[in-house]
Amino acid sequence: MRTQVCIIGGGPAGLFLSHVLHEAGIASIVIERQTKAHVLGRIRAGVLEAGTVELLRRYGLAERMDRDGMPKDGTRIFWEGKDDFFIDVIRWTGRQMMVWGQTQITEDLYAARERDGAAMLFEVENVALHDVEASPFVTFEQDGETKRIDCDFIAGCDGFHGPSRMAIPADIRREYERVYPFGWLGIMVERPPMKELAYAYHSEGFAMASRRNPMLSRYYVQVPATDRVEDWSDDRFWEALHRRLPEHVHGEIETGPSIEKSIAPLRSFVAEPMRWGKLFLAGDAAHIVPPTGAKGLNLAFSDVFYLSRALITHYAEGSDHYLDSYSAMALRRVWAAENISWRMTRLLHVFPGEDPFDQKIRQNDFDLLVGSQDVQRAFAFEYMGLPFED
Ligand code: RFL
Ligand code: PHB
Repeated sequence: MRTQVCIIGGGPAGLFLSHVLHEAGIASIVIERQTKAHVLGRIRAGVLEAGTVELLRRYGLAERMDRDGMPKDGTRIFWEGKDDFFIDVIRWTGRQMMVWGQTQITEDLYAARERDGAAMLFEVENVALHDVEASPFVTFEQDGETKRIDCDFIAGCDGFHGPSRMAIPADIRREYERVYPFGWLGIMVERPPMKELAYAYHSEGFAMASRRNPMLSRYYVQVPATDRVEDWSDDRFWEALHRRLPEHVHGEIETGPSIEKSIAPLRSFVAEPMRWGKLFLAGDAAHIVPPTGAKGLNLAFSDVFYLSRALITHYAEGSDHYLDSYSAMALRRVWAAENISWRMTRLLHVFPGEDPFDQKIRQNDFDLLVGSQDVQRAFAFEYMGLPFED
């Protein structure tokens, strides 16, 4: 097989890239390790930056989001022993975020790709990248046969555990990492959500309330990294959530049986550069953020914005300017997201072994936010994500 861009990974980054390239008349093949049902079964992100919302609209992927998604003006922050606080993101940035699930976006991306007759291969195994500096090709196994795709470029959109990043030689690749000693236990429940999305700091640990639609709530609590899902009955989860959220909002929490329950470990990670020869990394393949800042999916979309523009400019104008600046441009946004995600994680979670000094600094960070419009404006600017560069 031969194509212009071989895309490894059929998650949001890979699907969106193949969609945007198709609109520009550029051929791609997506290869995905899992089945489509498996990809769609993963429950993940929920909050979209205004820039991501605009991209979905620009590429004809926003019909369902605009009908069923929930525009979000800001975020409530509950703090043990303090008054509730609302960070008014729309006031400080003039831009509106959206609560809309990654699962639904991925469904819409698959629908668009199938409508346009996309080449997508599922359940591929032993994917390997070859000759990425000169004449790239990808080999893999499917249905017991070894297959090969020759291409002009490889897009590594295969998430944190995929093989693409490792195709960048070890002496070139630099990796930066923080692993946190806790994770998020998340549950999905078919009950009306709380009034607004809320983050909570409590001396027992972080908690948060989110949603997917008017009848579907998503809640999280911080748990030790060593906990397993089996350790957490629904009852234990609801009790922890109630303890960590202030009593006056308990009436807003509608409990019920969980329809999904999982633990996500928290990690900050960046691999540089994001380009090596004809290989370009996008999304979780190159970077991971803890979910606290709601940035991971948004970064996947912004990487694809930069990468698709670079590839389109290459094919349409013969200019490699954007290909050559891809890694540096994408990384500026990535590091800004790493920064706010790390600071929000530090602000809102209890770290094992922290001492009273750490706790005082945390309290002071929150007091500064509540007490200063300048700090709120800065926070809102970062939470919204940097604008895309020309
Ligand atoms: P994905 O979604 O991991 O997709 C990569 C795809 O590559 C496939 N793959 C392979 N394919 C072929 N060969 C191989 N060898 C392969 N190895 C892997 C995988 O099967 C998969 O289909 O990466 P992508 O596309 O870069 O998208 C990134 C996002 O999924 C991720 O950043 C977000 O979900 C992060 N995230 C959030 N992001 C936000 O912007 N806002 C949020 O509110 C938000 N909340 C979250 C989150 C992530 C969470 N978890 C579970 C990690 C909340 C949670 C709890
Ligand atoms: C979610 O709805 O899953 C969600 C929302 C905000 C976050 C993380 C996850 O920061």
